[in-house]
Amino acid sequence: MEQKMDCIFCHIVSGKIPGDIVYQDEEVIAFRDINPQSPVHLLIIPREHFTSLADITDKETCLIGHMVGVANQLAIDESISGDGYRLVINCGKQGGQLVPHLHMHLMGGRQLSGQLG
Ligand code: DGP
Repeated sequence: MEQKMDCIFCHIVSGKIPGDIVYQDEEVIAFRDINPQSPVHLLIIPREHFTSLADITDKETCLIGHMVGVANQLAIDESISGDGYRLVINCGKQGGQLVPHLHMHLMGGRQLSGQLG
């Protein structure tokens, strides 16, 4: 599984730097965002390094589906499923992506604004 030496999220995957990990399986891990924007703010990431959503091809569409499934289960586990939540993938500079390792934000636990940009 490809990892990148200078990638902070690859280091969380390998255990080299600590993360508050709430879920892991063979394909993905999920951990609490270091700078939470809502009472529940988790990041779901693939173990394999993909720089962004733009790197995803037909080969990996199952991976994205799996990330959504994990996020939905974590929303149940974190008791935010009933009131609602948001899944976000920022892609590239103008998409607001700061960490260049594909990740999905799961946010909830407060009323989120209807604005996306
Ligand atoms: P984005 O803008 O979509 O690339 O969001 C990156 C998120 O990653 C941001 O909400 C803060 C979070 N983050 C950055 N570095 C770390 C870290 O070392 N640990 C954890 N847990 N989260 C991090």
